[in-house]
Amino acid sequence: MADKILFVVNNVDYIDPMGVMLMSALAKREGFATFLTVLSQDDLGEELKRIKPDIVAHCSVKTGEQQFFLKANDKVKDYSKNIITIMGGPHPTFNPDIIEESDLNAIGVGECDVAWPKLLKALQAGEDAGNIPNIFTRETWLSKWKNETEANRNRFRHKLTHPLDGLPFYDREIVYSKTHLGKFPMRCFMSSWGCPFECTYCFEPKTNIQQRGLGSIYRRYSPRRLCAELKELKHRYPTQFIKFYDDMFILSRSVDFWLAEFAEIYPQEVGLPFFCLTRCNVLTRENLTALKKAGLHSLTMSIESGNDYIREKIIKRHMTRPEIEEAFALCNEMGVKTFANSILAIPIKSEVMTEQGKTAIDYDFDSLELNIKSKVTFGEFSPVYPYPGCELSDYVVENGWFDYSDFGNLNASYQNESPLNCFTPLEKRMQSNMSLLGTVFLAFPFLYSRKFAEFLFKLPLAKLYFIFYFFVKGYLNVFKIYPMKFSIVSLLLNIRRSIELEYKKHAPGERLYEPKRTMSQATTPMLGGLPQGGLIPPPPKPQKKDEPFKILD
Ligand code: B12
Ligand code: SF4
Repeated sequence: MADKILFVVNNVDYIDPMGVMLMSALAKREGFATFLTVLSQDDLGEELKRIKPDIVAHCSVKTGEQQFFLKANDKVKDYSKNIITIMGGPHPTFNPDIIEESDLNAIGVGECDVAWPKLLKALQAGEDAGNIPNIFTRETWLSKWKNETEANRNRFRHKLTHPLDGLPFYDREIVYSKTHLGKFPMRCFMSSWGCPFECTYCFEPKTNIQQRGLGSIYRRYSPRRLCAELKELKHRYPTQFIKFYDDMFILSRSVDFWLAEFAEIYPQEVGLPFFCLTRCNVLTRENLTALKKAGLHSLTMSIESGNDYIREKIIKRHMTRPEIEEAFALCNEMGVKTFANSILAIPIKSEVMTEQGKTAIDYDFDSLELNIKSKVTFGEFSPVYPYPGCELSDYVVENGWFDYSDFGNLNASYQNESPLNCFTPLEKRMQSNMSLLGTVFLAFPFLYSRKFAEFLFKLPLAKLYFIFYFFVKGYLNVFKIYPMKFSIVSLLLNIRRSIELEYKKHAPGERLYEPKRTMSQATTPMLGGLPQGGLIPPPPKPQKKDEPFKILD
């Protein structure tokens, strides 16, 4: 009888890992005991011995970190072949053939909040799990789904019609009891799932294609249900600030029914300052006033590029420069602090650059200068990372600036040196330095002039710039964007943790978390290249009659 699940996540920084919190709550509702291992802090081998799980669930696996989970899976299978291992999250969703790269028993694709409890029930009853939509077992993948068209595979999913209100409250204890987040007073939640826009560097457009015909692209909790969960959370754990991590917290330029109700209920039931995300061309005086009334403290509206050609044609943000400037002006007028991301090092064809009379680095300066002009409170600047499956990746590959076979070697953090081959070493250095000093110039705009910035960006002083960046970022985060009070001890501990994390994200040559598998092990045939290490699925193991689980191959 299966009753113990060990969840595996790669790392826990300052954002609640909501996937594992939800999956654990769903599993507990089915009567399972749940445990957590964080690969970057725990010894998986010791945890396996101590917990003796029946099921290991690799959670919310993102592209760039899949190698760590595959290694962890090997370790689990070395410990015991009888443990059922399952992986879910964006990476297996967009690259389901990952099941062939290791000894995984199954993967979950897309939103699995309906499939996961069904899978657990099937495992508990010793029934066949091969017919549960959103789940590919090793057996069904190899015998059927592998050879099906992507469209047919996408049809093998649950409808997206069930209300999110029916989901259990996140099991936060599983994370808070064993990580620093228990004492960290910012708590995350997603009030909605989905986004209808088509930005070419993002996975949402691909998600929308995969989920076509299954239900609404955008679904959300009712304000009452949402506030009930946050109220309980506030009573159980020290909480000063709520971070809504929805891709799009507001979608309508007017005050729709949801926002009106939220603005009414949230201050009464929760009453904490919050942060959320939206887009410049969605923000209006009307909806910002309602958000302010509810308790909005800070807002993310990413600029991504200050160059009209890149923004419209290459990354398809579909918003104008005046819309961007007006949205930030509105926030500044109404006292809402702002955060914006900008993507540097987006390559442009040489004939277009000649026609526009620009060099590669000019486009990045356009972005920095639009941020400064818009008086963004806190801006981050990072080189574009071509993630497999996004339209922008096809563009860089088609133009020969990146090779599909290099995908497996991308750093798990995009805040690092550009991985593209179309920039000179000096341009790469300037981009990396801009990713550090851009934040500093934005905080102290009177220091900025194009000539001075260009001079600084050319110098090999990344380590020094990192120090400036780190302290400015820390100051802006703690005092402007997420204002929270810390004891001296916890402040010092958080500073130490952030230095480690930020340095790994930015320093060239550094790796977030740990070294990756070598390219010969990272086989990614779905990405267009041929399998490099020979993709041989693990040999089938005969299933013994008395073995309880049917999804073993
Ligand atoms: C919060 C968030 C983060 C947090 C992560 C917190 C955490 N540890 O989970 C932070 C800010 C750290 C982050 C970082 C990054 N993120 Co992010 N992030 C998100 C965001 C906005 C929400 C994720 C979330 O919690 N969703 C809610 C939970 C409930 O959903 P979920 O985890 O996906 O789980 C569901 C399914 O995936 C599935 N499932 C998940 N686990 C399991 C396990 C099993 C066994 C089963 C059966 C099913 C299953 O069922 C769940 C319920 O439906 C998403 C956008 C989005 N809309 O999802 C992007 C997103 C996940 N991030 C993305 C990216 C690219 C990144 C970065 C790689 C960016 C970068 N290059 O640095 C980094 C990765 C850093 C790293 N290596 O960890 C992409 C991932 C695309 C991909 N192919 O992997 C997304 C989809 C954004 C996008 N639209 O492009 N991110
Ligand atoms: S608006 Fe944000 S979440 Fe939506 S497609 Fe664009 S980048 Fe992705």
